[in-house]
Amino acid sequence: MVKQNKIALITGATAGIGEACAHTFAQNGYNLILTGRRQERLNALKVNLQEKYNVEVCTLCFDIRHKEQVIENLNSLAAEWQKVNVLINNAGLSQGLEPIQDGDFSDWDTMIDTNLKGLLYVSKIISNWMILNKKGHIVNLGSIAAKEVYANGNVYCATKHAVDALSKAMRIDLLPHGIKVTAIHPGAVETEFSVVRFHGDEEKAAKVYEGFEPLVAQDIAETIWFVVSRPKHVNINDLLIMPASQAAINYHIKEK
Ligand code: NDP
Ligand code: 8X3
Repeated sequence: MVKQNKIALITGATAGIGEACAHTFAQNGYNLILTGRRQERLNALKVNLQEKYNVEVCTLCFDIRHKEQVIENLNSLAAEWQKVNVLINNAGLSQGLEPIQDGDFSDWDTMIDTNLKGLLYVSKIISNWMILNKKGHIVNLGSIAAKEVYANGNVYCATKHAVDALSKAMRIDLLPHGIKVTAIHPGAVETEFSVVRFHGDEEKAAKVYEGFEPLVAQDIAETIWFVVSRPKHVNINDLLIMPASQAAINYHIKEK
């Protein structure tokens, strides 16, 4: 039985920004539905959050790229868990950093299927639940890569530009149903993002953040909490948040 707390569903809660959001929302009394592919991490996070914040946590382990898994897992939730107030479409990744002519088909499929199609599958199901409840707030993780492009970032940037477009479109379609839609666009955040991009090469990943101070996942979690906790009549449509040392996607001030 779910306590009377509000419910947030966070995709990709096993690391980085999603995990930080889980802590921030639990701290603020939300019950949580957390998703990801790594079961052990979901289990550990559930125990930790329940003990620390006395909230209820439900975990769903599935691959967001697979439509059938998304449908089956979300529909397995009991009716009281389907009253989702906040959906954070966070699961996402980049794979590879190559000029277009050298791009890897499998990397491209992974990014398009995760960042775009996965977000769509989850959004369709949850927005229908929100429509029944006549309220809700959907937060989509875009990126500075949704606004600008950079050398070799081609397909990742394209998926995030698409998330930007979808966020605008969802805002229009869901407005009559009282559902808010916000897109959050971070610059460089040090998470597992670059390790994933470089297929596990931690040394190469660390170099991305060398010489400047990147954002941390908690910066984004606090920003999302701010957005979601505005009064009923306010919506923040679109928010770009950058490290103070990063003025544009490819322009960082390196520390001397
Ligand atoms: P992390 O790699 O630290 O976390 C990504 C999360 O997404 C993990 O929990 C992972 O879980 C989940 N995920 C990835 N693929 C799948 C899948 N196929 N099915 C289900 N879950 C999946 O990265 P970040 O926290 O940095 O990234 C979160 C979001 O923020 C992404 O959308 C990213 O594009 C965006 N972003 C990140 C920035 C950065 O600089 N870090 C900047 C701007 C935007 P698991 O592996 O367990 O499935
Ligand atoms: C992640 C930020 O600059 O690596 O979305 O594309 S960047």
